[in-house]
Amino acid sequence: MAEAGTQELVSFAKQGSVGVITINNPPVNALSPGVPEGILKFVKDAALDASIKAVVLIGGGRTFIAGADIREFGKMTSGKRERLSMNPTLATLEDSPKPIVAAIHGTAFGGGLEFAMSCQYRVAIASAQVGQPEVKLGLIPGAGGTQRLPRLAGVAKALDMCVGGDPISAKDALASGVIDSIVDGTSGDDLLAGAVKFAEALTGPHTRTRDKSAKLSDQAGSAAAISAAREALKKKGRVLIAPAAAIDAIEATTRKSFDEGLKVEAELFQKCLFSDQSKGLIHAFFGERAVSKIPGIGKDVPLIPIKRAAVIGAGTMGGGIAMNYVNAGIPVLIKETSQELLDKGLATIKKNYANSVKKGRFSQEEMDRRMALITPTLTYDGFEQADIVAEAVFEGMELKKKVFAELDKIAKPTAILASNTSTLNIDEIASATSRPQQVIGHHYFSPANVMRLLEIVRGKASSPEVIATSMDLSRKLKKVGVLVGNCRGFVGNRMFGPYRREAQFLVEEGAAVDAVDAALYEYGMAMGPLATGDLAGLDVGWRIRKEYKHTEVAGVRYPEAEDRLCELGRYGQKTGAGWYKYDENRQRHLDPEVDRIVLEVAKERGIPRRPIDAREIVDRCIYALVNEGARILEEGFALRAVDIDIIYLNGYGFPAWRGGPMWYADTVGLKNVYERVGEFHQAHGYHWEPAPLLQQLAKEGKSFADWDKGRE
Ligand code: 3H9
Repeated sequence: MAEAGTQELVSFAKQGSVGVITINNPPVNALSPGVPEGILKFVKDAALDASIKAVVLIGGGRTFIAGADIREFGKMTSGKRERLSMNPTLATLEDSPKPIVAAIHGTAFGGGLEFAMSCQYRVAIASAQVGQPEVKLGLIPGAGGTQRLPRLAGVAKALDMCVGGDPISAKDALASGVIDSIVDGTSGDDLLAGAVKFAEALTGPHTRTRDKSAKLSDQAGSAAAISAAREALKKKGRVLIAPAAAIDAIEATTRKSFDEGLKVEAELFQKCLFSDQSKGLIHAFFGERAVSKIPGIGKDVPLIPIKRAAVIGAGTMGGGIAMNYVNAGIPVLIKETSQELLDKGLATIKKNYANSVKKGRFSQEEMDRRMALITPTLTYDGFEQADIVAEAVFEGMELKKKVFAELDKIAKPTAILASNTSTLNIDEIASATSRPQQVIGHHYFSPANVMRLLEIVRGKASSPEVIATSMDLSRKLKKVGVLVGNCRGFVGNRMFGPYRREAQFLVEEGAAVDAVDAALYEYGMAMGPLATGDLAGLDVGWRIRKEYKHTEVAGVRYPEAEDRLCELGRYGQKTGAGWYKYDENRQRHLDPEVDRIVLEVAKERGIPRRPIDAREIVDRCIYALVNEGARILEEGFALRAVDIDIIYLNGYGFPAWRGGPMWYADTVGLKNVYERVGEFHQAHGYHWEPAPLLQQLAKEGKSFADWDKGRE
C-alpha cells in the first residue's frame, strides 16, 4: 500500500445535505499514512460547510477499513517511522458538530472499528463483519477500542471480542449495540443509499461514545467477566502478552475515566507492539499470504476448473480429503477395495459430520446435503469425469505406481492426479503414467479435514496449470497451500526427522521422557515430540526407517530406543503404550518399562548418561529443525524461509507467536545459532554438521529474512 496523496486515498462528494467521505485504499482500505489525515481534513471541511447537515464515512471497493496498515508496525519498531497516536484524530471525529455515520460493508476491523466507534452512528449491510482482531497480531486495540467498545457493547462482549479476536456478524453487532442499524441490500451502492437516508433523518443532539458512561464500574457483571477472562487465560497455561494486556486495558474502563483509560491502553499497546510475540505473529500474517506467490507462475496461468473430484482410499486420510472437497461444495467419488472398508470409511465421515451437528457448527440438513455429495464406489466408474483424483492408498511405492498406471488409463487428459504421499518420490510415481505433467503431490496432515496445512509437492514435470490450480484449490478447501520440492519427506517431515531424532537421543543420554516433552511444551509447541510420536503412531516412522535402512551411514548414531518400543508392539496411543503408557481415557503416564529399555540401549551403545537441562533440550530439538531447514532452503526444496515457517505453524504445532523455526532463529541471531550448532557438532558429530547456508548467513551477519528478500 503505497503512500499517495490525500486526494487519491480519500475523496469527498455531496449528496444533497449529506457529505460523503470515501476511502480509496485498495485492497482493504487500511489506515496507511494519508488515510486518517484525509478523513480528518474532510470532517473539518464539512463542519465549516453550512450546506452539510451530516456526514457518511464509507469505504470504496469491497470493504470498510480493515484496520491499521500492518506493514507500518515494522517501520515503527525499527525506528524508521514515528508512531503517531490516532486518538486526537478520533477525538475530532467524535467532537464533530455534524453527526458522522460510519457505513460498513466487508470488514470493519481493528483501527477500522475504532474509527467507526468514534463516529456518532454506525450502519452496516447484513454481510458485514466487525471485530478487534489485534490480539491475533500480538497487539491490543491501540486507538481507543478497549475504551469505546465496552461503553457500546458492555465489558463482557468487549472482552470476548478483544481477547478472542474473532469477528462478529452485523446481526450480532446490532444486538450488542456496536452498530445502530442494518441497511437493506447487499452492495456498496445499497449501503451508501441506506447510510445517506439514515443520515438525512438524523435530528437532535448526538451522544459521543466516550461520554456514554464516565466509568463502567456500575455495569452489572463486569468484575465477574474480567476475572472469568483471566481464569480462562490461566487455564490455557501459556504466557501470551496481548490477551492479558487486552483484559487489563478493558478493566481500566471500570476504574478510570475515558482519558485515563486511553493512557493505560496506549502504554499496553506500546508494550505489545515492541514484543517479539507481535513481531512473530505479524511475520506469520504476511507469511501466510506470501506463500501463495510462486515465482514464474503468475495470474495469467489458466486454472483447471475443479467441478468434480475422486479419492482413492477411504481410510483416515482418504476420508478426510473427501470431506475437504465436500465442504467446499465439490462432489466426490470415494473408492475402496472392499465393501467393508468402504462402509467403515463412510461411517467415519458420517460420525465426524454428526459431531459437527451436535456441536452446533451446522444443521442436520447441511450434513445431509454434504453426505449426498459423496458417492462411494468399488470401481473406477465415473472417474473419467473427475477434474482431480486424490490418491490416498497405503504408503508404498509399488502400490502407488500401480494405482497411477490405472488412473492413466481412465482419467481425462486434463485431470490433476494428486498423490497424498508423505515421503515417496513424486517423479517416480509420475513415471507410472504417460502424463507426468498432470501429477503432483497433495500432502495433507492428519486429521486431513482439520489441519490447515497442505504441502503441494512439485514434481519435475508438474505443469504450471497443475501447480496454479493446486494453490488455488488449497484456498477453496480453506487450507494453507505451500509449494515444496520433491525431496525425501518434502519440507515438513524432512525437518521433523532430525527434531524427533534429537528428542530420542536426549532421552538415551539421560533426559526423562516427560522432561523432554515438558521443555518443548514450555517453549510453545502444541505437544512435546515424544507425545506427538505416540499420537501419530511410532510404527509410521519405524516402517520408513526400515525402508531406508540401506541409506544409513555406518558408525553413525541411530535412535535405537524407539525401534525397540516398536518391536514390543508399543506403537503409541493406538496400542495403549509407546513412550508413555495410556489409560482408558488416553491419559498418559510414565512407564518404568521405557526407562529400562532406554538404559539398556545406553549401556549397549556406550552412551554416557548425564543430567540435561531444559535449555539444552530446546536448543537441540529446535536447532535441529533450523539446521535442516537451512539445507532445504539452499537446495531449493522450499521457495523461501517463510514457507518453512508457515509449514511449521500450520502442520506441526509450532507456536505462531514465535513466527516459525526460521524466524525464531533470526530472532536469536544466526551467529548465535551457528555457534550453538557448532558446539553440538563438537559434542555429537555427524548429525550436527552445520548447514552451509547457516554458516554463510551467520558469517555475513545476515538473517533468513535477508535471504528471502534476496529472492523477491
Ligand atoms: C490495528 O488495526 C491496530 C489498531 O488498533 C491501532 C492503530 C490504529 N494492513 O487477507 P487478504 C493485505 S491492527 C496491510 O489476502 P482477504 C494482505 O497482506 C490491524 N495490509 O484478503 C494482502 O496483501 P497481498 C487489525 C493488509 O479478502 C491483501 O491485503 N486488522 C491488511 O482474504 C489482501 O488480504 C487486521 O488484523 C492490513 N491491515 O481478507 C485485519 N489487511 O495481496 C487483517 C490485509 O499483497 N486482515 N492486507 O498479499 C485480514 O484479516 C484480512 O486481510 C481481511 C481480508 C479479512 C481484511
